[in-house]
Amino acid sequence: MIRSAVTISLVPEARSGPFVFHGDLAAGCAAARAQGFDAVEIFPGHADELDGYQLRELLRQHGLSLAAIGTGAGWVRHQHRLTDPDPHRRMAARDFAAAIIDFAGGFGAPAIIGSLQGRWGEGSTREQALGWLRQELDQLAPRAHALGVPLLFEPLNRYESNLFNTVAEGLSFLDSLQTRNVALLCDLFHENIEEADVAAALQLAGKRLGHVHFADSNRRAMGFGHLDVAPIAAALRSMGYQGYISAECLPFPNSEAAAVQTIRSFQQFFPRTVTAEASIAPGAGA
Ligand code: LER
Ligand code: MN
Repeated sequence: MIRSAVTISLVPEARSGPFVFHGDLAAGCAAARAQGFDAVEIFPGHADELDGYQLRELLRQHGLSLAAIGTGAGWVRHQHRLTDPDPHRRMAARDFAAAIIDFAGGFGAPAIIGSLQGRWGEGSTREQALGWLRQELDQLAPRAHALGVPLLFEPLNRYESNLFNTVAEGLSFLDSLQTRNVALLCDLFHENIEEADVAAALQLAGKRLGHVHFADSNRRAMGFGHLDVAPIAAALRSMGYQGYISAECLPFPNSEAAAVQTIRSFQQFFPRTVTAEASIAPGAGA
């Protein structure tokens, strides 16, 4: 079953970033449940800033799952990147990601490597940067595997990274890793910029697609821009995608309206047939 998720950022420096809810985990979880999302995706400042007991209680109370945790604050807050030419700084980036992998893994959820990948050209060649990224992912992904979860890798658009920008390039990079435990995260905002055909790109990812970031062409909630969602949704359904569709979009005109619009689009494009399981009250038996 395709499941819905919504982002909650806990990072003040990312206040203008593409996250639906900002600043308050408890309020974000309550709002996520009120709008009917299945899960939340969290963007924390650091793994140490997350309270596992509090999160478990919030998820239980609201009948939510944890879809994923982002590592982008490593870049936003500390300028950590897995492609830093300085080995000590690469290690700091890896430690930052490792702590999030461990925390998320305890909830059966994957960590996301997006902005933490960095770029080449600031003291490195492209080959060097890709070599370092390969080394780091080959260390991080087995750690996730030990916890029974994949590691998610997200190609970014050309304004955010010059390592690679398309699904095809992302897949051939994943093929060059020793680990097979890295799945691709396709962010529809980045793909709308980079792909000739977003639906075809998703189909190319096929079984290696692990997570989707759901945003319209202008990075507002799906339906507030001009992305043609129907062929994208048809592609995801026809390839048997079973992961999350997670709203990583701007809180425009405000968080609640973005959440409402997202869930409306989600229900329109990924309608669910009512089953006995779905009709059980939220949280029952959890
Ligand atoms: C950044 O643009 C993004 O899409 C995030 O998911 C990566 O950390
Ligand atoms: Mn994204």
